[in-house]
Amino acid sequence: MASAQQFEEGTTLDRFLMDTMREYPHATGQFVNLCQSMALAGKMISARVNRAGLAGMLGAAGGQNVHGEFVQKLDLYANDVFKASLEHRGHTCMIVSEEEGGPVLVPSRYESGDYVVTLDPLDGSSNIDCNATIGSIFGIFKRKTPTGTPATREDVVRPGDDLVASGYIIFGSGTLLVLATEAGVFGFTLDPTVGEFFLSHPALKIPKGRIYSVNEGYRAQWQPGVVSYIDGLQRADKPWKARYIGSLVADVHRNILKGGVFLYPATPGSPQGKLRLLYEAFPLAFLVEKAGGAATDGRVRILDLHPEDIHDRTPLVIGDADAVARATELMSADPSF
Ligand code: P6P
Repeated sequence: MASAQQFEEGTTLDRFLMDTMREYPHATGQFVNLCQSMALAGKMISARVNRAGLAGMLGAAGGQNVHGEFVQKLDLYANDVFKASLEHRGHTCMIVSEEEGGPVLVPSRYESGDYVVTLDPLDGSSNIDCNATIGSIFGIFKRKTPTGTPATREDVVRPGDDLVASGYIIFGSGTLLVLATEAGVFGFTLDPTVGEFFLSHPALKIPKGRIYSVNEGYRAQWQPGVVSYIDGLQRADKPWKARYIGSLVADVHRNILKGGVFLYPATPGSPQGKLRLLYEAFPLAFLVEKAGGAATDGRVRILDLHPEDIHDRTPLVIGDADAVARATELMSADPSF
């Protein structure tokens, strides 16, 4: 893939993708097309998020998703937008979404493509009403089963190391699409005045940092390793800063730019943690590793995990490699976990 320094200011996402594709003589254009679908969905969701208060889109939709979680209206909208943006352009064969009970095959009226997309259409949606930053998370697998046949579980219930790309779209003070491929991590900022994403963060690399991000309200339920890790940060000669937005994409994005660590550990009430493996932890772990960081479940590397089910949960420790290594060392020493 093209090196980031080849791209000057004003490079659009489309130009970045087309220039990069030229380095892959066997590329069919499906991947580029898929990324453009993601960008379209991002633009549509951004416009709606920014007007949610006016468009009657705040609050819950009244329903619950397959996990019994109250679904915010924008969750449903985002899920529909991603499906509509992905299913008719011949690059995707199946979608797994937090908002769908099972995998969604591309309708037979459309050409089925080579890619499987895993999605959290709008993570952090409980923050929507208080105008906090939220985001969409996606992972991209190349299908294993033959093109033209119906995709199966085999194409998506697989280790995170099988990912070929991942990313997130963060809806905050601006809208930023961050894309990770084998070549690195690149950020594109939406200019809403022209409706284009422009390269704004070439070759993102996570620095060593001193920020920890965890919900300390659960401290009484933490395993001993987490307690000793956080105590160590607070008692350090130069104590670490605590930052917790309560929106996974926002907390992880901040740590990618500034370094540090985000933790969502298991608790006795949630022995597998809260976050989803296939469409939250895998995509973010792939991206953070491509940015030079690390991600574990407190014991093993996230991308080495094998899901049993598309909605599996996992504890998550993600951030700069040194911080993740230290947290994992203490957490994995716990006999009780
Ligand atoms: P808690 C938002 O609901 C979310 O799924 C993630 O975005 C976020 O990191 C986490 O849950 C926050 O959970 O238990 O700290 O409120």
